Parts: sequence; C-alpha cells; structure tokens
Amino acid sequence: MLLTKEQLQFREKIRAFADEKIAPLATQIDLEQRFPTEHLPLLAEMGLMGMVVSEEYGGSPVDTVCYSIAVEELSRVCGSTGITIAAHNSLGCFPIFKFGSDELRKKYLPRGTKGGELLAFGLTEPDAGSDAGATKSTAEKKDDHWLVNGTKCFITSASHAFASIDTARTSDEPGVKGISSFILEKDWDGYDIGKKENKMGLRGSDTAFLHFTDVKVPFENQLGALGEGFKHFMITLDGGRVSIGAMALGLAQGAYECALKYAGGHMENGKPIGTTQAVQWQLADMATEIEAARYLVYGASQMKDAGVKYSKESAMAKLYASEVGNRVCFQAIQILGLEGFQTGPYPAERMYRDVKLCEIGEGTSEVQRIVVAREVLKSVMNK
Ligand code: COS
Repeated sequence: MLLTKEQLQFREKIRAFADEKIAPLATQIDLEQRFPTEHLPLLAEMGLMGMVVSEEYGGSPVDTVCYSIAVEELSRVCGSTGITIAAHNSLGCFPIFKFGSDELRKKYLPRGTKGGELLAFGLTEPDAGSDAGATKSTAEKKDDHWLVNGTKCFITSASHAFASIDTARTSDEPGVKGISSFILEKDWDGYDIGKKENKMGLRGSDTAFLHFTDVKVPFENQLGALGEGFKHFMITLDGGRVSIGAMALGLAQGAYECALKYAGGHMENGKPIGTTQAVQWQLADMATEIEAARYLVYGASQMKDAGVKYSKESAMAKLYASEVGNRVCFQAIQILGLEGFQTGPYPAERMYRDVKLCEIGEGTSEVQRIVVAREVLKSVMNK
C-alpha cells in the first residue's frame, strides 16, 4: 500500500524501536505472565502513549494511519505490548481528550502521555458484554459527589492504570439512555482490583476485574454530558476497533515473517521447502490476505482523520483483519511444523494464542457483523 514519506519514516522508526527494545522481552513476559513495567518509560519517550492527544496535554499526535502503524509494528513483535498501547491510547486517552473538560484533560492526560502512566477503560461487566447497554454499575448523586458501585471485568491494564474511564447508570431509564461515564482513580476508597486473569494469550498484558464499592467521585469527574455514556463509548470503540484490526495485522505479519524465513531456509529433500508449490501457495494467500487487511485498517484510519462516519469501515477492518490474523497464524504454524508448535526462535505459537483476542475484544466478530449489517441494510430497510 502506498504511504506518504512521513508515514514510511514513522514505520521505520517504530519498527527499529520494537525490534530493539520490545522484541527481546516478548517471549519471556509471555512465559512468566509478567507485565513489563520497564517498557512504559520507553514507550512514553517514543511518544507512543499520547498518539491521539494534542501537544497541549503532553501528547505526540500522529495521523490515524501512523497510529495504526505503531500498533501494528509493536504487535508484530509482541501482542501484549500492542494491546497495552492500543487500549491506553484508544480507550484511555481518546475519550478524555474527546469528551473531557479542559480541567479533566489537564488533570489526567499529561500523566498518561508524557508521564508514562496507563489509563484503562471499564465498560464490560459480568452481565454486559456484547450487550453493552445492559450495564448494571450505578452512579448516584450524593451531596457533593457521585457514589459509584459495580463490577467491571476483563479490563486491560486494570492493575497498572492510575485511573479508569468507567460507565455507570445515572438514571432508571432502561437501555442505553441512562448510561454516563466517569473518571475514577485507582487510589480512591472503594476502588478494588481483582486478581490477574490467567489468559490463553497476551499473557504479558494486564487483565483484571475492577470492583467499585461506594466510590466517591467528584462531580467534575463526570466525562461528557449525563446520559451520553453509551454514545460516547460507541464513538470510542469505533477508533478502538481500528486499533485491534492493526494489532491483528501486526500479529499476522509477525507470524507470516516466521513462516517465510523458515520456508527460505529449511531443507527437505535437498531443497528449501519454499520451492514446493504447496508452501508457495500458502505464503501467497497469507501475503495477499495480510495486504487486503492492511487496506481496510488504513482505509478506516484515513476516514477517521477525514472526520466522516466510519463505524462500518472500522467494524469491517476489525472483523476482517482479526479473521485474517487467525488464519495466517494458524497457517504459519503449519508451515513451521514442530518448530512452530513450540516456544523457540519462531514465536508463531505465541502469536497464534495472542491473535485470538482480536476476534473477541472490543466487540466480537459477531458484533462487528451486526454493525456492518445494520449499516448496509439501512439503504433498503428505511424506505
Ligand atoms: N457512533 C455514534 N453513536 C452510536 C454509535 C456509533 N458508532 N453506535 C450506536 N450509536 C448510538 C445510536 O445512534 C443510538 O442513538 P439514538 O438512540 O439517539 O438513536 C444509540 O447509540 C444506541 O445504539 P443502538 O440502538 O445501535 O444500540 P444497541 O444496544 O442495539 O447496540 C451493539 C448494539 C451490539 C452494536 C452494541 O451494544 C455493541 O457494540 N456491543 C459490543 C460492545 C463491545 O464492543 N464491548 C467490548 C468492550 S471491550 S473495551
């Protein structure tokens, strides 16, 4: 795909950083299920923690194609770092920057951007996953504050984030109308973090429950207008889904490169296995699908920057790139044979485990199909 000179230079810079600073720990943090806190200052220094925030609030803004490239390049070597950066930027920084007051932006964004501290996003609940409008957490007005109660689950960076943006019901109105958003700080009374989840993949990322018991939240920490929480997180997820597409793309690229290298060097019957048509056809399909996914991810990114509605394109990008990611990682292991089935110089098995999340997080593939179907049917159903 044709990129501008600046975008190509940006890719080169992030790839060099990812290869040099992130890749060396990727296998170890996966095996040890350890969140690499030592990476945070490096990521902040590279500007990777403030990509969707203006300089005024400590950000290092880039266009959304570059943002996708950054998530792709980090994920190419380490899915855990890819998800941490995608969630922090798209779900943590973005809603504060987009919907927050100047005071909230000044209070929270510089710590998250230049300061290298993580922000989290608490939307999913035990009984509100795909049906995000079924949120049960509540925020009640008491004296000079909101009192927040509820439980959020599978929250990325829950244990390491200094604050989270959380949704809660502020009225008895059923469905999506009575939902609002708030910023809650980790150190406040009643804000408890659950145990770390033992996950199949992305084991170097931090995922846990958040429990809120009578957490006193100042009125000024309400994010955006009352009752607009659902719309705001749907807008937030439009961007987040592109970044999950970029993550899937990076994992696919990483696994493909493992298979490609192996096909060029591993000998069978006196010849590299890449000389066999069976392997050539697989590699050709993988390369083609990755490139098609890249077009969708970068295309949705360009639409975000153009300021046009891109919910359908973001859902398509996530849906397709995630499914390509899963297919490519699976095929890569098949080409690598036993070298791909074990932890070793070809980390395709880690990528295979990591990429599964892309079909689930920030809306399952089924949810993406709902979003796409609703949009494409609009033209014939509303007449
Ligand atoms: N941008 C702006 N507004 C949006 C929007 C978007 N992308 N999507 C929906 N809305 C608005 C709608 O316009 C509607 O507003 P009005 O009532 O004023 O018309 C309102 O939000 C409700 O939308 P809708 O009727 O589509 O809500 P549903 O409950 O039917 O939503 C799905 C269904 C499945 C699409 C939604 O619940 C969803 O995306 N679920 C998955 C959640 C998810 O991704 N969770 C993972 C979290 S990991 S961080």
